[in-house]
Amino acid sequence: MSQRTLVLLKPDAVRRGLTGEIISRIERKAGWQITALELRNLDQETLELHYGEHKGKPFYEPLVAFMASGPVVALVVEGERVIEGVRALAGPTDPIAAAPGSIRGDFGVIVRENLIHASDSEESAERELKIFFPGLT
Ligand code: IDP
Ligand code: MG
Repeated sequence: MSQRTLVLLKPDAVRRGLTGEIISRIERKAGWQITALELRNLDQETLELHYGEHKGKPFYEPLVAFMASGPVVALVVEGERVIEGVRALAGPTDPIAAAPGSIRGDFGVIVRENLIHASDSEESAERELKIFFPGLT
């Protein structure tokens, strides 16, 4: 089943020069296509929409500040089971718990700065793609 997902390479990934490494892991998956890609700074409104489900949690304010601390790379990736697939490449939220071989497991240490966001379901993907790439059909 072909799907579309939103991926954000977070400001830590950009600052550390890891965007090429992470994008190449996505590109190596057979048949997946990057159909949009942009380096951009995220404003408060975008971040509040994107992370609305976490509003009120203790990590919310520092998360939003971190996500606004430098540019991110926003991508649209399309392909077979890409929503589940990019989440698998990323690994679980806590990079110390994430297996070596996953993006978070290979490069992350602290939970907030875990390098990558990827939509977690078809509903999230649809919602998030509208926020970041409203011109997409
Ligand atoms: P996910 O990115 O793996 O889907 P979510 O639970 O949706 O994880 O959390 C969104 C983001 O918020 C995480 O990727 C991470 O950057 C940050 N975050 C989540 N839980 C914590 C926490 O307990 N402490 C600090 N940051 C957190
Ligand atoms: Mg999430």
